[in-house]
Amino acid sequence: MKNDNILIIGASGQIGSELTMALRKMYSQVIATDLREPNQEVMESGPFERLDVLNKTSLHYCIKRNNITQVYHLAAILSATGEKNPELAWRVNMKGLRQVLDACVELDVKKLFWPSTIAVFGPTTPRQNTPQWTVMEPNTIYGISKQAGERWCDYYFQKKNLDVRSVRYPGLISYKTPGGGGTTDYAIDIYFEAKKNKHFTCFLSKNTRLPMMYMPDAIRGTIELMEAPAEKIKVRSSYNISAIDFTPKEQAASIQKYIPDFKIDYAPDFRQKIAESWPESIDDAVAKNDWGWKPEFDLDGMTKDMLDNIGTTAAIV
Ligand code: NAD
Ligand code: AKB
Repeated sequence: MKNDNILIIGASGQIGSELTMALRKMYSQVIATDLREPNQEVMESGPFERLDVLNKTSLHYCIKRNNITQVYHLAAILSATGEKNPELAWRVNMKGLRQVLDACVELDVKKLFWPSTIAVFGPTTPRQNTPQWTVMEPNTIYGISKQAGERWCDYYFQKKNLDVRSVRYPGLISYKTPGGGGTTDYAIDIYFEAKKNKHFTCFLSKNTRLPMMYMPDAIRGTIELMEAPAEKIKVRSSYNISAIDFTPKEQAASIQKYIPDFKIDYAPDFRQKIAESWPESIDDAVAKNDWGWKPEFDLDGMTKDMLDNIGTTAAIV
């Protein structure tokens, strides 16, 4: 077991619940925190504290009392929820990050992980094989806050020597914890509905292609980035990482290989416009070259694993 003391902020969410468990296998002290209670597995496997990242006093107290040396700051308001409440999204995503960056510098935290997203790109970005460095004009409040966040991270690395590391996750798919209010959440819900009702109504249209990733790849990649020697991490804003891209129609066809009578129909809503402003596929050559990023799951491998595992945990949609 490694000895660093790790703080996870936003540990009850889709990523946090799985990242906490993965880090608890490696580190002796992993403190899970969130506004809300985590699932049973996280609750019973180590310490949990209720923490609002917007409360500076509580944040500093938590870091000091637990002698925290690494922070994973995951708390955020995602794209679809953010469009319904832009003020909240800006406050949590921007003020939350600033408070964490400052706390890390003031309290001598050694390393910070903060995730960005493909939502930092916008309608003027090249959509196929989107490069690491390109035009970025996001038009959701989520994307705007994450793009500004990337600049803050780079600034704290350059000016304050903070070892901050980040990836731009694509849409993440998992079965343990429901999606957190994102545009890519349809790609999670589809598996639960396929298994339960053999039918799904998709809120994106059938040919909407988006970059996606299965959670085991995302968790492994995150930990590999954080464990890599500092000199290998050349990008301190955020790295493009990529695994698979598909449309709802292609995902439905993958499910039909395992559930032949599965049916899908389409009722696009406000999330369609958000999806259309994002890349269809991502070029992650820089992450591959710098720290060895490599995905493992393809679409059919993920579909099989999702369908095999749904129903074996307490996850609900
Ligand atoms: P999620 O919504 O499932 O989890 C976020 C957690 O943050 C929730 O448990 C919520 O209770 C908590 N939270 C919200 N406000 C808080 C506050 N003020 N103080 C403390 N906790 C608070 O989100 P997720 O999918 O787990 O995403 C985690 C991070 O990864 C986010 O920064 C998100 O932008 C990023 N990301 C996620 C995806 C994805 O597909 N899941 C893709 C790209 C980037
Ligand atoms: C969302 O859809 O908002 C997230 C993301 C891609 O950042 N899943």
